Amino acid sequence: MSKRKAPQETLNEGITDFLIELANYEKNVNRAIHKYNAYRKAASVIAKYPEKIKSGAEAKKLDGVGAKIAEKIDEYLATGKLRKLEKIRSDDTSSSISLLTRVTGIGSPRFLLVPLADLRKVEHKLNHHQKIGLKYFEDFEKRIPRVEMEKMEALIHGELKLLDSEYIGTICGSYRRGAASSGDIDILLTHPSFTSQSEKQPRLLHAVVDHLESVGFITDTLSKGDTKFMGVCQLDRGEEEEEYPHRRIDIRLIPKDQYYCGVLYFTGSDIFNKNMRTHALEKGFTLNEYTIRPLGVTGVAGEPLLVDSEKDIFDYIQWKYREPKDRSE
Ligand code: DCT
Ligand code: MG
Repeated sequence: MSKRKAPQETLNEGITDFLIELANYEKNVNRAIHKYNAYRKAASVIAKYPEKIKSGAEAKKLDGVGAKIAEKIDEYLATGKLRKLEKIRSDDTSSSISLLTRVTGIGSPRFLLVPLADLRKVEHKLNHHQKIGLKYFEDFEKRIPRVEMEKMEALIHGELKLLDSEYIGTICGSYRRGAASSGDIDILLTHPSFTSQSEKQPRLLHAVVDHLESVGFITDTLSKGDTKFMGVCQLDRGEEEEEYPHRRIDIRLIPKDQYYCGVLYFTGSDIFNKNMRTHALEKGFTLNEYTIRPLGVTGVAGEPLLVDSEKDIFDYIQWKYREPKDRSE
């Protein structure tokens, strides 16, 4: 194999930077995913190019760089900037939206960098996730007190039992670790009839979601796939004086044989998970949210090990079992 000169990262950094900024703008503000992909592709091919680009024409010879991007490269090389980007950066609407999308992920904005009122003005430009995030913005900011988590847990377990007594559901996250309050509800769901060897069974998830909707607990859907539901729920206030806030809820359907690796992972904390994975590696295992697998001498992972409880996972890596409440790190 011949040695090729490795492209220097900084060679065309000015160009790749502006292409990525344009890509993010197209994705977050205009939701133009094709344009996003086109800019990303051009940025990637230019990043690998081993010479300093001197003109748009030179760049245009690369696969993925078209006439319009070549023109922008010429403008950038001649003036050191791009009018299109300057305009985008000075436009309040687009910067609010890109800030919102950057900081919220999906509708649970923890760190809002622009005033809410500004975002409400551009609501029509937001996607469904963002609209829900905005609608319940104040609610999603509030932590969920443990007593409320307990009520939701009782309700969920009760409804699961009504649907099919074989369902197994666990509320993971900080609640399972015993936290006094939680940021959201993370439910892991499984059923003995669903394993990683069996067919997909989206009905197992959808039946639960539909049912929790029909009893008025789930109020909104952010996304609903075959194995993962993301949405919003609210407890009925019953005799209480005030309404409960709306809460973020995720429900994941997991094959039974992967359930305890999932429960372990989604119980966290994230720091504990990192430490446990490191320890697993030291003992020659690779651990993730689905499986634990032994690592061969060459570092290749073998077949998933049988797991029927969280304790099994601790045992494999010769670690003393830790109760969820002792898993903050
Ligand atoms: N997790 C992880 N690594 C991450 C994010 C999450 O291992 N980067 C795992 C551990 C916790 C679990 O997923 C649920 O995530 P969160 O709901 O974000 O955390 P939490 O501990 O439940 O905290 P909160 O009370 O804020 O919901
Ligand atoms: Mg959580």
